Amino acid sequence: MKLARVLLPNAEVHVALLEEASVRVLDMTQMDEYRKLSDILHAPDPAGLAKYLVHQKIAPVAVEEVRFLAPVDQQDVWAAGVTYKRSQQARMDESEHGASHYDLVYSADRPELFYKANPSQVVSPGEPVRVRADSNWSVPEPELALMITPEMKISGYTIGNDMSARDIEGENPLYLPQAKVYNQSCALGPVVLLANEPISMSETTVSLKIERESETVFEGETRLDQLHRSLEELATWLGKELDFPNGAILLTGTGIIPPDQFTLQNRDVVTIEIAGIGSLVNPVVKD
Ligand code: DO4
Ligand code: MG
Repeated sequence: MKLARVLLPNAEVHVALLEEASVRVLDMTQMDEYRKLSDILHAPDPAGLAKYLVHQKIAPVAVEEVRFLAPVDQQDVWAAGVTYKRSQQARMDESEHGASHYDLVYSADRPELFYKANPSQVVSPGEPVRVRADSNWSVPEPELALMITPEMKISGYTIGNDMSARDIEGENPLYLPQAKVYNQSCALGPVVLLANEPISMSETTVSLKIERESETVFEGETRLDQLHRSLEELATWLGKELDFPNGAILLTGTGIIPPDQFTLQNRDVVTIEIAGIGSLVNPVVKD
C-alpha cells in the first residue's frame, strides 16, 4: 500500500492512499492522534489505519489532478554514506587528502551517518533541487529513503535525492556538511510504500536519468542488493544515543554516480526511479 501527501485541485493538502489511477483522501479529523501522514506511519498498523480512515464522502481523485508533496512532516532527514562499492570508489577518486577515510568506513562496523536536512530544506516532486553557487562539480544521488518511527522501526520507503557538491567534499572531508546541507539540497517523494511487506533487495532496481534540453546526458542503474549494509542496521545505528520523537527519514546511500567529468547544470531534469515505489522528478536550478 502507498500513502502520500497531496495537493488537490481545490488547493487543500491531504493525506491520501494511492489506488491504481486515483487517490483516496483520508479523513484526518476523526481521531486526535492521527492528523498527519507521519502519525499514520508511526501507528502500530499503518495499512489497517489508512484503510479505516478513507474518507467516505470524498470521491476518488485522478492521479493526474493531484500534485504530490514531499512525504515529510516534522522529521529530520539523515543520510548514510559510502554504503555501496561505487560510492566508496567515487569518494576516494574525488578526495584530495582523505581517501582512506572512505575506504575504512565502507567496511567498518559503524556506518557513516550524517545530518542531511530539516523539512524546510526538502523539496517536493516537480520543485527545483539546487546546485550551490560556489560549486562547479555537483551531482544528484538517487537513494532509497527509510521512513522511521520514534521507536526506530522502518514503517515505509520513499525515494530521496541527496544533492551533493563533490568539489567541496573532495577538497576536504570536513566540508561534508557544506557539500550536503543547503537550501533545496534534498528531494523526497512522491509516495511512501508501506513496509508491512518487506522490500525485495534482489529485485528492486534504482535508476537515475539526467536530461539536458530533452537529451539524456546520463543514465545509470543499480539494485538494492548492492547495498553493503542491511536497512535495519542503518536504522539501528541512527537511533543509538539519539532520540527521534518526531520520527526520522534516513537516506541509505547512493550506488550510482555519474562519471567524474559530469556536473549538473541549470535546467537539467533529474529522474530517480525505484521499482515498486515510483519516480521522483526534479528540475535543477543553479544561479
Ligand atoms: O561520504 C560522503 C557521502 C557519501 C554519500 O552521500 C553516499 O554514499 O551516498
Ligand atoms: Mg548520498
